[in-house]
Amino acid sequence: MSSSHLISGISIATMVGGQADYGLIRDAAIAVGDGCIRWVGPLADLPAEHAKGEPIVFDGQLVTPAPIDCHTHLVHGGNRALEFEMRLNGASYEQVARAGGGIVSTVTATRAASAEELLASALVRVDALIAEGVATVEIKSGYGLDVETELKMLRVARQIAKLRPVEVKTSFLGAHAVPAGADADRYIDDICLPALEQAHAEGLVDAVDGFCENIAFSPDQIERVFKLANSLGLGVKLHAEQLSHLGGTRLAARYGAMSVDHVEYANGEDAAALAKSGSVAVLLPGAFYTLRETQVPPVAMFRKHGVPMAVATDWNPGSSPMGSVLLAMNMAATLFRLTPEETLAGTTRIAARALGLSDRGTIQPGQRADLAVWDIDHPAELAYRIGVNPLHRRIFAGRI
Ligand code: DI6
Ligand code: FE
Repeated sequence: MSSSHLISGISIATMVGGQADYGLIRDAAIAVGDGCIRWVGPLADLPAEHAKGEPIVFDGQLVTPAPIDCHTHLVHGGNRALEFEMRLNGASYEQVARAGGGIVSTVTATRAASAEELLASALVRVDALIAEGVATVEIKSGYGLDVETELKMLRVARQIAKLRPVEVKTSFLGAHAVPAGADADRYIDDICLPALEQAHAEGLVDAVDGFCENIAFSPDQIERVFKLANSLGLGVKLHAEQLSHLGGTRLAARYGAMSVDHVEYANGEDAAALAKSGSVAVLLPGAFYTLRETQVPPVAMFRKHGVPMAVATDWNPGSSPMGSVLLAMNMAATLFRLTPEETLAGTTRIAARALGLSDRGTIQPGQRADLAVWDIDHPAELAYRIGVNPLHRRIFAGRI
């Protein structure tokens, strides 16, 4: 099989920053060689030197950068469908908790699952994302809350990239929840920090995350985790301002976070801090929807300050059992009023930035040839439909 291709019969949404109207090119061509994009433009302008690849002719489809899901918890044991059902049958939060529900039940199920079982269930989820064209996915730990299980989750996440044509970026999320009956400070010092050191020593960690919330960890506790991340040379990100305003966003900005995620309760000062630190605000409409939140993230404020906005699934068994990037885009448009162009940038160029990746997320020479070919005419169609997947073909690292 040739490693160089000339793709034509397409329109392209390049999603290059600063280009108007999605960077849309009609009657376009993309030259691909050795897994990278070599040339992009109108077919009529194709230079002879790029015309030699094996021709791949489509039938008028639209090509975008392959989607990137930059915030997921897709390695986990069990599910919480029965808890969902109990709630809808009128059970109170306490009744659900007494029946062993909530995040604790996922921790119990994740500890009990073998690595093979965790891998098998995670592959089903990854396959659902790949079916929508996703080429890069971020996966967090955080349902172990003990050293052994946090490492088990991260090893499984690494395994996925060996078994499927997808790139995986891992985030250590030991500071996700306080284990039942434990003291939060002691948990951070005695379990979370040693787990991070061990996971890093095994090469399992690409970034460090935390959950800064009244029901999880305070800014001071998170800062202890960030300090260790810093000393290990790892970038940080944070679940912040999801349910209340605790100041996690400003803490994360001080540490030059790659991203700050959820941010429904962020204010103007937070937006200014994010703009200054260059951190991405990752919007997670699946959790907003599932929790029936009413506080919408301050999108207009983010725009005003020039804070880049990404969109992700937050796929987890509790607050966002959502296996669709396309649905996340639709919800970000309908619930948060992002424009369709912002939703597409948020799952391509800006999602790449949230993961610290500069080699993907746009269609231009030098980028990885991770492409999604869609049976649509205009890129606004991706965010517009609800529960419709128009993927025609996915191209991963130039493999056609
Ligand atoms: N924010 C959330 O919404 C979830 N975790 C987080 O950091 C909740 C996860 C769960 O309920 O399992
Ligand atoms: Fe999350």
